[in-house]
Amino acid sequence: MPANLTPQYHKAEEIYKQAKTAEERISALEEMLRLMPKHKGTDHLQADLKRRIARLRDEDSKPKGRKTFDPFRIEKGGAGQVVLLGAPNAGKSAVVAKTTSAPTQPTAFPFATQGPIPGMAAFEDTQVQLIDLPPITADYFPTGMAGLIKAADGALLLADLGSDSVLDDLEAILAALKESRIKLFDPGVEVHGPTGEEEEMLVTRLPTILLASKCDLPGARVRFELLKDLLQGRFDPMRLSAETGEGLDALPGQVFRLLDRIRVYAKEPGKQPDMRSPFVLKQGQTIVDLAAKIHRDFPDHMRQARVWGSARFEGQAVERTYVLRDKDIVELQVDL
Ligand SMILES: Nc1nc2c(ncn2[C@@H]2O[C@H](COP(=O)(O)OP(=O)(O)OP(=O)(O)O)[C@@H](O)[C@H]2O)c(=O)[nH]1
Ligand SMILES: [Mg+2]
Repeated sequence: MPANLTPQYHKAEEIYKQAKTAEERISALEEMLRLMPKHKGTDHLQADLKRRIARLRDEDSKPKGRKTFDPFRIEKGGAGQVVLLGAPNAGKSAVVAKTTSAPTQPTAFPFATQGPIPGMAAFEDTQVQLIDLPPITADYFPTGMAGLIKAADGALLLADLGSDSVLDDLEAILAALKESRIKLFDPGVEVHGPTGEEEEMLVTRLPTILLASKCDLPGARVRFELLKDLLQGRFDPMRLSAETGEGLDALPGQVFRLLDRIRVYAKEPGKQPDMRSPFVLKQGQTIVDLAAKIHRDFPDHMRQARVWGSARFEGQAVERTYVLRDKDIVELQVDL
């Protein structure tokens, strides 16, 4: 049976197609529904219109800006971004509070930290970014957190030496991360690269230091030995106490080494190098990478580069593919 739609109906449909907002669309659809001849042949069309109106109303009532604001997106800073992972009360906030000036603090009750809180920890003349995070358990893994963890450059995994369930808690965290295709590994222990399965599943691998926290507490020594034994071949735990300060001073340096970065100081010909603000590069990067970091036009206009530090002799002229080392000083001669 033909629908026999009227010219008025087609006019309303035209308005609907040009509507810009959800509100305009809804009112145009309502008009179309009103103008539609009501008979058996239009049953389908009527139902379809009602569905579209309902769906638009539903979308329109949701809070605005949901899609664009992601509380778990933190701009990277310093030599690299490292996330703090651990069970509730493991001492994540205590570590971040003691090593950075981030507005976070240890709290006696669990699940205290509700969102990511970044801070910068100083290491010699550079900084590493630590991000305090909510805890992870078998039942608790806030949505959005996996994205932040995947985007990070490394992780500090805390194991609470004051807790009897420390091993179960760790396994629960590793399992929850695995669900999100995240694999933590200790680069000092695990020498092989990603497995075939990990590559196939597009698993994100994060270099990680396992921090055995609260090593000042009673029973901590026994639990530490247990942990060390049971994690052998996977992680080599490092003792830490935010209370006594044990292990805290060394932490930023360990994080820097975990990130596999180097610091390079640039100098202009005839001038002293700027030793206050190193450029941070990845291990294995070259003169060209440094040039690009200083200015995007530099790589194409470089005439000569000289290196102090890792070169065979001081001030040696090197190729643009020369691989730099930590603390090298580089002079770039550029014709712009
Ligand atoms: N004895 C001792 N207590 C600590 C240490 N670090 C943290 N604590 C205490 O443990 C409790 C939890 O510390 P937080 O740093 O808030 O733990 P968290 O991992 O951030 O906890 P959530 O935010 O709930 O995930 C607090 O009462 C801290 O004072 C430590 O090294 N030694
Ligand atoms: Mg916390």
